[in-house]
Amino acid sequence: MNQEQKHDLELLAAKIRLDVLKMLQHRGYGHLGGSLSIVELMSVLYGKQLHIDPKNPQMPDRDRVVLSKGHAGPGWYSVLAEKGYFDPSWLYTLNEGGTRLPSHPDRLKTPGVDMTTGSLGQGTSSAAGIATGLKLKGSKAYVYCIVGDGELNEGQCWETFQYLAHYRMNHCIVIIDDNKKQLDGYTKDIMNPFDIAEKMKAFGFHVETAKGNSVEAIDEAIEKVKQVQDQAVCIVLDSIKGAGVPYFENMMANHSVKFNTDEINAATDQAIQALEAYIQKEATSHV
Ligand SMILES: Cc1ncc(C[n+]2csc(CCOP(=O)(O)OP(=O)(O)O)c2C)c(N)n1
Ligand SMILES: [Mg+2]
Repeated sequence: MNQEQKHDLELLAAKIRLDVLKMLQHRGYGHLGGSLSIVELMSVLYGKQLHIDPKNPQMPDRDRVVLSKGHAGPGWYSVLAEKGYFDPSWLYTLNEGGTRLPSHPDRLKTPGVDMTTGSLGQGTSSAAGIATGLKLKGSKAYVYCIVGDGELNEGQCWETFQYLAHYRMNHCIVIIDDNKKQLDGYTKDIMNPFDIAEKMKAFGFHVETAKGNSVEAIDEAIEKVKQVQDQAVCIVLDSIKGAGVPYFENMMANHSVKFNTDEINAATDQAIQALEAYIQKEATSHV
């Protein structure tokens, strides 16, 4: 990746992060931690890797994204808005009655959303099914399946992984967001996943790892797994729940945040101002 691409992806990540903060603060609550940990991933996917056309969301040979950790919908909607799938004003209707942006993604409501998710584990099977259908049609499209580390509690994930490995489905790219926390605490305390990369290797996957906050590392990992022939592939993101906003990184209960204290709102306002200043400065700078 050259310096200009890196600059542009970091700028897009800042815009996604800003949108997440503003939409959730506007709503007054929401899944903050797990939305923020996938911001750089979303930037690399939608800013560089995906074969898509936001003006034609149903383009037959498009790459697909399945956000199996569907509660991170706000992180997805932000990048879809930035890419022009719908008007950014929709972001402020999140979870309202009649909204096209329900808190968990619904493929019948939101342009750019190819699979309905929210019941953890199920998105992995859906992604494998979509990948199988595409393969049968001779399509070269990729399916990116984004899974949470806590979501791995669901046995259904491991059934899917066995299937993908057995059929050597290298065009279904499994990305595990290893942000070390789930709903109510550290993943290692609730249901220890041990070494996720080693587990996936034992299941027959080729595994790459990448720092979740590095657009370069994520892009490199995707480029590497795209070179793998005849073997299922997985990227483990070494990420931080609440990433990019120190206050939320340090907040223990950062899964679903209520914006109901002066302290939380002041920290959010401060992060919003810092991101807006960064975006204003970087949008006009050339590398
Ligand atoms: C089948 C199912 N059980 C429980 C939930 C409630 N739930 C929503 S998010 C979550 C924790 C998920 O943790 P993780 O996958 O680590 O997500 P992240 O850290 O990325 O937010 C739980 C238990 C659910 N959505 N689906
Ligand atoms: Mg997690």
